[in-house]
Amino acid sequence: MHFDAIVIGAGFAGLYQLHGLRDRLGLRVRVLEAGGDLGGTWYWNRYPGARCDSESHAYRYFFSRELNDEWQSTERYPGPPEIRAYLDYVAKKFDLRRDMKFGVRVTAASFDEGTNRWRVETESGEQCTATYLVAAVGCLSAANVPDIPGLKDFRGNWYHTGQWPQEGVDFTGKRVGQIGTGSTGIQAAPVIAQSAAHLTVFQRTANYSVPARNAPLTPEFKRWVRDNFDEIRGIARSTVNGHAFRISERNVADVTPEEREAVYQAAWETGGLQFRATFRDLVTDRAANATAAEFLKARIRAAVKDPATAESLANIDHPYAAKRPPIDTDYFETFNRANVSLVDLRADPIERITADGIRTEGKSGRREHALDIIVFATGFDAMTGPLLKMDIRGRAGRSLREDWKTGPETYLGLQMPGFPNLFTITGPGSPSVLTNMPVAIEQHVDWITECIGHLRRNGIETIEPSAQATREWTATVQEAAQATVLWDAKHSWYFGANVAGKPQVFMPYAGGLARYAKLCEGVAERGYEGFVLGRAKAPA
Ligand code: NA7
Repeated sequence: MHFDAIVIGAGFAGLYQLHGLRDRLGLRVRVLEAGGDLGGTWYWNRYPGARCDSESHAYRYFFSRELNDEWQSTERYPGPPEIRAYLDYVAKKFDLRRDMKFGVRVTAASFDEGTNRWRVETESGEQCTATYLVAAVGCLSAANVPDIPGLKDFRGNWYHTGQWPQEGVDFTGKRVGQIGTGSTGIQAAPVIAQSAAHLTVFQRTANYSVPARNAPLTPEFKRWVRDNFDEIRGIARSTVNGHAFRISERNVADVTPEEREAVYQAAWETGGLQFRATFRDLVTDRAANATAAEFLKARIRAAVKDPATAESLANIDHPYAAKRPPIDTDYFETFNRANVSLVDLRADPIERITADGIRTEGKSGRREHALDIIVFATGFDAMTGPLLKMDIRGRAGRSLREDWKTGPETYLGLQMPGFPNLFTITGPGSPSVLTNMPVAIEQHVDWITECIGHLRRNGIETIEPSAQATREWTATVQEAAQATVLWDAKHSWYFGANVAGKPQVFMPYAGGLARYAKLCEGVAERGYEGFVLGRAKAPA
């Protein structure tokens, strides 16, 4: 079957892209989704404590005022069921489901230069073709289960948080080991600890966290969200990170140490990612950052009663927000429970997984941690993983896996040379994971929709970036990261460091969403500068 466009993925990106291409441009579109329903990230991430760390009044689409007026979130941070319900509402409102197919995993896509069409293959052997192929596959959808020796010997059950069983997991009376203390592990541990007989948290890198301070939304706040659509949208679209809060104009050095502490304390009380917005230079100036880092480490020491555990938790080796900064509900306090213990893997690394649990060997000697369940909160093969899981072939059989062997190279995170009419939504090289995702997604989808509209209005058959524009943008992405403290955390997944064998290249664009959006706009206004536009061949 042939479509004008195939969109891979039915999360925030896929839904809105379908709406854009079908309802604005009138194209025949098919969305293919591996999951059993829509939701993307939120279809798979159902682990205990899962919650979005963007606030619900900004973690939504802004393309429709009516949609904003109709939808009311219930809590400050939406959980997966509420986000899925929201996306379901969107799908119904815009009649999207009729063009979506679930349970279909795309395994390969190749570009046919004779017809200028993409041939898409699925796991079940189905094939279809499309003029435009849009990868709306998400940035954090390829689960990373580390290759720890012995996992196959483990007699208990194990789960990755990003592939959580739909029916849930009962921890009652179980001895649980959780590997990983990123955003996910920090959300999961307090909830697992409530029902498990014992929870052992295996920490490789200690992490900062700010209280989320989740709460039900008041009727007044819900009204405010409905009545201030323009302002909320305006802020989200004009900041570096797509959140609906402004970043302070002040640098740390502009205030006295007492004022600074008061600012941090107030942000701590407010809770959430707004802490990062307390001073303009927190992510660009190491000395400024160190003041926030010290404040947060002191909060850990104050929260955790056992001094050795507190020290391991506060022994953080990177600047604040250089790795993705988690927000939590009672994470550090959880270590005061009698049924929770911490293993510091820097001191006592995992030697292997055994039939009965996890064996560590280090400063504390050899220790067997008996477990019934292992939870891998070990993150994702981020950004490139979901794309490279598919065998994508461009002109002359050119392989994306080969092209990205030394790291992803894109133009604006939107396209790759040699892969005409293939678009990536929030791909590597775009602000993506450094932002509140729906805002970045909308910007990309709008740009792609406009671009395809332009191609069709002007009889242009193909678009792909030039090699030079791609090289230059790839260098720009590295330079943007170098200007921030994010460059210091070489062991972060922003660099791909969490996946064995992955090239160590900074993947998202750290120059800010607002600046990036302007760049994309300018490129389009100048006739798609940096792209090669292929006109239809005249008939022979
Ligand atoms: P993250 O942020 O990648 O966190 C994964 C955690 O798992 C992190 O603490 C890792 O330690 C740890 N990890 C990974 N592999 C291992 C091995 N082999 N041994 C021990 N520990 C390991 O993933 P999340 O799911 O928490 O969050 C992903 C994003 O989702 C998040 O940033 C938000 O955007 C939402 P490390 O730090 O690598 O030493």
